[in-house]
Amino acid sequence: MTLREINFDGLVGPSHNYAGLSLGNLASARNYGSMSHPRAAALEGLVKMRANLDLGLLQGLFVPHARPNRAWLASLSTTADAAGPVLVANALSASPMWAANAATVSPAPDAADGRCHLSVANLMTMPHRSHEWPGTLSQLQLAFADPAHFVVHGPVPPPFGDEGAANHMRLCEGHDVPGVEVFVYGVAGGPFPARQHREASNAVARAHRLDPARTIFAQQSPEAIAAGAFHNDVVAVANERVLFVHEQAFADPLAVYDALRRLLPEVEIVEVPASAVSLADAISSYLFNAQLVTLPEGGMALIVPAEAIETPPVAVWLDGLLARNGPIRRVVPVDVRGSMANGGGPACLRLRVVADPETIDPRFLADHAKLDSIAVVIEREWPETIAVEDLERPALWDKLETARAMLLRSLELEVLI
Ligand code: SUG
Repeated sequence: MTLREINFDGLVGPSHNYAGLSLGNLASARNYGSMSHPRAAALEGLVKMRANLDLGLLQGLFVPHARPNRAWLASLSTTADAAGPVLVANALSASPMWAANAATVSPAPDAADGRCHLSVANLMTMPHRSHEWPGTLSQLQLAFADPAHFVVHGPVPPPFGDEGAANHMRLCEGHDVPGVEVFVYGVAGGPFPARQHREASNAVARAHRLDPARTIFAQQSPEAIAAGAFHNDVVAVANERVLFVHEQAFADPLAVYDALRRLLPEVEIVEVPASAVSLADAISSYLFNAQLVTLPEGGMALIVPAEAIETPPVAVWLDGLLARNGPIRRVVPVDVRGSMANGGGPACLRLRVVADPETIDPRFLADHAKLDSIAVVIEREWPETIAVEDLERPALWDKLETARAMLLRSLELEVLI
């Protein structure tokens, strides 16, 4: 059995819009009321997946959820016609595209039972994200249905907020050997919510049967949350033995680095000092919301949003990084501007799973031919634009439901309709 890393990207749903729903996410607030371009944003996502396939990486996908979420509105004893603009906007968000928040994943080598564990995130802090988990859970249960290899867990119960892999990192010598898992939580008290609660991280680590001696719980720095890093993956990313991190990511960075060096002596910590890239530039450019991947030919690539190389201090720092000839050998910019305008960079759009691809439902795995057929549906069915005022129009709801049904049919995933 060959364990490989597979990046599952959330397809950008037809309801993608800018309703400014995420307090503490500066891009979402800044773009509130802008016209969105769901079709173009979804096609950008496909181009990113194709670029990853071309790098020789394995690619998976998750499909958009039913929008408006009529079941959620019914649970609030209302309907899309009667709910009013605020609830309707919350019921229409395309936020499941940010698959890094779908679940926390612990690969089989880390778990006492030798199976890969996935815990769906409850996303309870933000109303528009709090109703994602049932739709995500159905997909995880289908994609990772083989009980010999996977355990899919339900959400941690409220009031403990869990935002999934965006607050979790794994460091290891190689994907197929036991690693060190790092859970990053926030503490309430700042201007913005701390979405990941320590109690939730503890519960996930227990459910995944991790070795407590190889598990680190690290507090995110309150300055990072206050500056707009609503998830840890906005200020840090890890891959195999490399941690790429901003100096101000953790409340006590030296304690985190010491623990990592003790548990994984070969760890390489690439820390970006605030004097080179300020927290503000790191967050507006999304430098750290990069996919740090191991290339089949060896060495690592950092897949960054185009905004990173357009931010002068970040571009200078990245040039220096490549010149140093360290573990990161390539910087690959991708254009995901539609998602970025809602605070979702390349790393937000993907969930990493380490597994044997043969053990996964092939309907959730992507190749160029499948992306071609998805592109046809998107070109034909996804709205070209959505204004915030459109969100209350029944004609839009019908169009969104048809578009999703067409996609699910083309992927033979009607069971999710
Ligand atoms: O939860 N944006 C998402 C972005 C998630 C990014 N994910 C990671 N960092 N892993 C969020 O804030 C914007 C929705 C709106 O305003 O309509 C939104 O939900």
